[in-house]
Amino acid sequence: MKFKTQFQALVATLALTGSALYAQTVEVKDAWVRSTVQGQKATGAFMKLSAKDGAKLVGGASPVAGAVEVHEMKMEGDVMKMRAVPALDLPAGKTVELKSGGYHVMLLDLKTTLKKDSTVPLTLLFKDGKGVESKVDLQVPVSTTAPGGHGAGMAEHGHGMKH
Ligand SMILES: [Cu+2]
Repeated sequence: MKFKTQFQALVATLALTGSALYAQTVEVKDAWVRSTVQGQKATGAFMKLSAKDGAKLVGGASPVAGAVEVHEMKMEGDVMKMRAVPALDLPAGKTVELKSGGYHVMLLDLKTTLKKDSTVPLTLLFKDGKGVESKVDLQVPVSTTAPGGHGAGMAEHGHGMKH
């Protein structure tokens, strides 16, 4: 499995430098998995996908999860609901963002707690326009919030303080 090791090392390097990964025809960017607390059985993985010639995300696999599904989150009335979808369409040349409150990759039946700052191996399965399957192997960082987002808002701290 020498090739695989080298490939994963390459993915890790690319992830660190924030560069894009080109594998087959689907590019995966800014992937992250939401950390879990002990006993939590499911979590979401988020990323940006773009397929030069169009493709579909049809599923995935991870050694830390019993099942990996493509999910959609939607408001039904005033209730946020999520459900598994058989495929997520990636139109040619468009970036599709999997994010909180929208599409995501769901990791179910978690076998371990996913700690912040660790990484999770995740394989994504795609189908191109002709139905040909391809896989992308990732090492996805675990985080509490989207990396690079306007997250913490630390600068706002103290505004409410009264002396
Ligand atoms: Cu879900």
